[in-house]
Amino acid sequence: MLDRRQVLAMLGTTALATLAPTALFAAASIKPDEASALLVIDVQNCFLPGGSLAVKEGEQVVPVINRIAKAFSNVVMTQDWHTPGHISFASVHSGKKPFETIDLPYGKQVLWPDHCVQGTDGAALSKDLSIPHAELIIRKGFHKDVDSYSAFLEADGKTSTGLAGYLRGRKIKRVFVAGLATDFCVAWTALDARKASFEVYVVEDACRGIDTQGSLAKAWADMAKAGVKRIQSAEIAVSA
Ligand code: VGL
Ligand code: ZN
Repeated sequence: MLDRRQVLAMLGTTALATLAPTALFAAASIKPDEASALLVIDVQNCFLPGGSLAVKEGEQVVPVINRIAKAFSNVVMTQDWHTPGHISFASVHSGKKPFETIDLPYGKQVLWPDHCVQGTDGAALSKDLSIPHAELIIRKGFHKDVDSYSAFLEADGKTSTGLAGYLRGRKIKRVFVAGLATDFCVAWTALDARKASFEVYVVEDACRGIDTQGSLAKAWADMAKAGVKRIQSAEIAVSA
């Protein structure tokens, strides 16, 4: 006869055996392969504390990105790279303030404080990024009259940055997007990556948003509708 203690012990073992595999392995179940690339979007001084367009908690993405980058053999970084007097700057539109919008030939444009001017310290990548194996830095937004949130296509919707061609040339099929800001450059990059037929993951805790006029909720809704997968950094397998 089994006594009560033995029965409980057996149940405990069974319960553990049932739960353990999920608990141990489901957490880090995504393994980036040779056909995967991490896109690190705009982790630049202007978007970090003290910067001219600082994103709340923006600095918190850096250690997360440094950690997951180790799981990728392909890492591409981007830099927002504007001319002085860029059309996206509120300062060049008289009577306009940052975060207001205007209509431009290519559509609605949010106006920003001056930021990420070519060659300035604000446009430099964070010195705390530690991804020596990053293989490409793509600069965007360098045409004075056109903005470019997306790392793939400028805001006119037709001028290519060349990134899709690069990734296809390297036989990349899957992109993981991280960085700043979730609701602008990260989201537009993820959406254009879907349009270019890549499988797309956005690593939520490796991003932070600006969130102006409902932009963050809209970005997540648009991304979900486009088939972008929303994941957490803990789901990516990173070996020690
Ligand atoms: C960005 C606003 C203006 C971004 C760039 O990196 O998300 N946002 N320029
Ligand atoms: Zn910009």
